[in-house]
Amino acid sequence: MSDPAQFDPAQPDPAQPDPGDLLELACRLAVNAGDQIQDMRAAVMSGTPEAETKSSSVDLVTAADRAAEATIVAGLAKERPHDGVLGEEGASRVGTTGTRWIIDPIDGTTNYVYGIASYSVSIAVEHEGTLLAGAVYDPAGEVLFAAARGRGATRNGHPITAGSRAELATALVATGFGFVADRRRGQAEVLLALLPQIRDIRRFGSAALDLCSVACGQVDAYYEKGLNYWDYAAGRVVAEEAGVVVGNLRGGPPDPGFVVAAGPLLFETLADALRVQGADDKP
Ligand code: LIP
Repeated sequence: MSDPAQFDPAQPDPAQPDPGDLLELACRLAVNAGDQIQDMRAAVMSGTPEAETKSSSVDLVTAADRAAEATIVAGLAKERPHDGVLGEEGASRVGTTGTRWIIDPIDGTTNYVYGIASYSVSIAVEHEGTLLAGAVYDPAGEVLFAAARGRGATRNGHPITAGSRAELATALVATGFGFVADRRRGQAEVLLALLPQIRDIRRFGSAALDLCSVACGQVDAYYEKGLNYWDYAAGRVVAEEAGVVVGNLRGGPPDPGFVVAAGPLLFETLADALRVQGADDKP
């Protein structure tokens, strides 16, 4: 499942920065970028920001995505100039400290373009490949999810914990869909088989917020195939620190192939139901 065991809060690596200090910076940068994208959204008088496309005609990117990533990168250059950076919109810097920041400046860009209040700024930070902290900020709802390894997870400063549901039949499950038709067809086939087995499905449109929703019990589980690392990195830390099991369908940590997140009593039941459908073998 997840690999938080790599990080031992009782015996941190002396060369490793303090997860709490990293989290403080991640939160500050996420809220600042969130305010920036909200201002840019409000300035779009026509109600729909201009958007370009990336991997397909429905994979959108806006000037706000790019501006927010640039703002976050500038903040990191000022405060942590020797760290590495990986951003969805192209930011890429090899650092010298072993610490790397993973940025999704707007997770849920489609919702942002359409004015649907379900998008977030997601900033995670890892040291030597182990995630240490994550901040996910929902600027429309002014909700900040935050977590540092070994120190729990919070929603607007209040501790959060995963739900304790065990039965799939009463589980509210979130998911998401890719941008390419063949993948969406396979994802729909899995959903067709799963939906009669669960309470209901929710599709919020931001993987980072989906993972945080599991962390605070707003849904019982989440799964998605084909995410990018920047989509789930910060939400994974929040979820795991809230007691959520986060993994793939092959007994390992989450990866772009597949992300599953659920409370400890539900995880394997959901994973089995997805494996039966060959959910991570489809296009
Ligand atoms: C989005 C993810 C979401 C997925 C969308 C898209 P983006 O990220 O957060 O879970 O279903 O297809 O990938 O592209 O808005 O940063």
